[in-house]
Amino acid sequence: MNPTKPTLLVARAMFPDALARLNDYFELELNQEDRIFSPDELTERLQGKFGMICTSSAKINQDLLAKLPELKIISTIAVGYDNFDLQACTQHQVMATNAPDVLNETTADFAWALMMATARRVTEAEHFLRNGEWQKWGVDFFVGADIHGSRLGILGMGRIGQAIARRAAGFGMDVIYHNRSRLSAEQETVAHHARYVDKESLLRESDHLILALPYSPESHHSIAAAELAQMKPSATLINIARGGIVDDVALIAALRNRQIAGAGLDVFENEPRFHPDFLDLKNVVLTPHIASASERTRRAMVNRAITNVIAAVRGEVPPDLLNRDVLEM
Ligand code: 8YV
Repeated sequence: MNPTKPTLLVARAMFPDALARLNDYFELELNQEDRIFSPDELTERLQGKFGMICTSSAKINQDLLAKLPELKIISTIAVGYDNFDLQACTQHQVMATNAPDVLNETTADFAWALMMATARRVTEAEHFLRNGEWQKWGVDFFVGADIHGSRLGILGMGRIGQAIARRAAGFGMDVIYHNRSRLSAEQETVAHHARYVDKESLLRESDHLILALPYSPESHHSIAAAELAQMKPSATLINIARGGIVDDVALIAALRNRQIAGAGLDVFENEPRFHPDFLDLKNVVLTPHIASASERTRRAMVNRAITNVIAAVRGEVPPDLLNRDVLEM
């Protein structure tokens, strides 16, 4: 063991061959069994560490950071960083980094997969077949909603929202969106053929509504009972963003009462202990937070997190630094 190298905690199991790049710079502490550390265990394991590579399951807050005076960087492999208290990071002089861009296209692909599976009732039909219930074919057998020629609504028009919108041209869809800030006229018309509307119009007019906004206290329950009540009864709702953006209890009621036709959900409140009533509903497609899960993209996310910690240990500014004000401390 080279005592001069700083130590780095890799808090979850991830591609060992990719992690090899870290060996030139760090002594590594790995989590081969891929356990989720409790806050106490995480605090203990981070004692004396230069940094950590983690996922969205690590909650980084004031309490934790106050006990870790030597920590310099926390680097998540995710683009979403709602698990980081950035102010607390800056206050404790800890750099925080995420992994943007590399997952845009893969996540957009998956939003489409969920939208198509939900609108055309793919998993419901498969369960029917697997359960041995297929006795005869019928004219109204699993009829669903069309994707082509319909109106796609996107709430949250960041990089992933834009990648979702781009795909709509091939399906002749009319794209509307709502976002905190409007895209430039050129982005709207040339790149995405998307029309900016207020949130109420988005809810009322979308045939398929995809959520692609980051989670924050402001976006908590952006889609709750009042919003669901404004949607078309034939509409589908797709969430590839974060649990907590949707009020899951309200959504379950809306799906049960056929207030909307269906939902495709990759994210839930209190993951992985999602609301059990979802399992009783046929008009929902459920996946366990896998929108970015292509082999190539997951590797790219890990590599991006590695690049950030290597920059930090070399005394450079990590390319994906989130709290730039930490540099002034
Ligand atoms: C991650 C994600 O797989 O990047 C994000 O924000 O939600 C997913 O792509 C997951 O959060 C990794 O921790």
